[in-house]
Amino acid sequence: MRYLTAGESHGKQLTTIIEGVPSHLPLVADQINESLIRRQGGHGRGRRMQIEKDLVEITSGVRHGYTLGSPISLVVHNDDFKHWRDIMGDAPLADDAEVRRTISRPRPGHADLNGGLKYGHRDMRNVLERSSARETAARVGAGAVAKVLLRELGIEVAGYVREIAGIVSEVDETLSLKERAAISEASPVRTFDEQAAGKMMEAIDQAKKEGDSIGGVAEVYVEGMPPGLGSYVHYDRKLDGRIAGSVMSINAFKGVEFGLGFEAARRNGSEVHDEILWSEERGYYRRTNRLGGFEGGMTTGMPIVVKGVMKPIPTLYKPLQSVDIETKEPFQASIERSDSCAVPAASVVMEHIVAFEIAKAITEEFPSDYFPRLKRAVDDYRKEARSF
Ligand code: EPS
Repeated sequence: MRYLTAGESHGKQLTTIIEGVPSHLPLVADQINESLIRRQGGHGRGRRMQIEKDLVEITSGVRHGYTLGSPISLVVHNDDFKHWRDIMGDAPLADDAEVRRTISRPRPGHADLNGGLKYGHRDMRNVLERSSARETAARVGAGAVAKVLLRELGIEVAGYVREIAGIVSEVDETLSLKERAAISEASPVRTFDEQAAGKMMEAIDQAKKEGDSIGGVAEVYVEGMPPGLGSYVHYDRKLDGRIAGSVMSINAFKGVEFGLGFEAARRNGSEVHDEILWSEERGYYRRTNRLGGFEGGMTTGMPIVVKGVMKPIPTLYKPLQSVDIETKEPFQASIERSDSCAVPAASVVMEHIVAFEIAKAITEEFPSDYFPRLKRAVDDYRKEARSF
């Protein structure tokens, strides 16, 4: 499975094309819409999310509620385009027309300056429009399809918030995925600890008042994984490596941890590795899950636990110093509409990004263009793994 996205933040639409989804998988638009709506929420989102009501149109690859095996294309229309038609239209401008909303003062921390230089865009709006996190709506669309496939195989994925602006929300490690999903879904900052949630919201409101932004840590939890997905034989087949790469590709993400993550550097081996046990009912399992579901680049069958660090969004109402690329004079960076905190939304994005990588690994391990055949292969493999 692979996918491409296209679309500018204030352009006409976002487009996703997903290739390699097997046929006969039940799929309806509302399953994707549910994910898109979740991505729009969270305390700290800006005004754009009030303008948009992200809804998908499935334009190929699905007929009568089932996938056909052909490429699936998804379209999400940008409602805001009606205000940007003249600025973002594709037709050449009339000779006497002025280009509006140009950007010549790059925002520190954003793609503006490097992207402008690389692509020769002296109007850095051309960079902003594509580098905007609006694109994550298109990626969530692909992940939503992946989640449907995984659910049919008994694999569930949930994303939630662990930390915002240094305020940590503790999670009871014995909580099941269902419980994690239900509690975080009911929280305006998608987290568990209500006291921490209150403090997070205060910090977000304060940042907003000050024209600033704040970041945090999202976590994704995956239950129902068969063991042995990924591989130890070659670096680019290690599934934890692939997941880490895709998490790092989310806008504003700066780091990834599995299980104990960086804490493993501070402990002895006996306090890091997970002892192996076996029972008739569960087959092989680990006494603990400190490695977050991976050994040797392969799944252990224990839940995958992966964290991603999001920096504060670099689009600030209280802009930092920058340089005007026309005059080379120091100026404050351009002010654009923004979110004061998008970590809750980013936890939904990360959930879908991880889901896609896992679905991709499954369809590589059990290749079939016909979903019922793929499911049979996964079921057989699970049986084999239990009695190995
Ligand atoms: C976003 C849409 C964007 C921003 C935000 C995320 O829309 P607009 O620029 O029209 O407000 O709200 O992205 C950023 C702030 C950024 O710096 O990338 C969305 O759909 O999630």
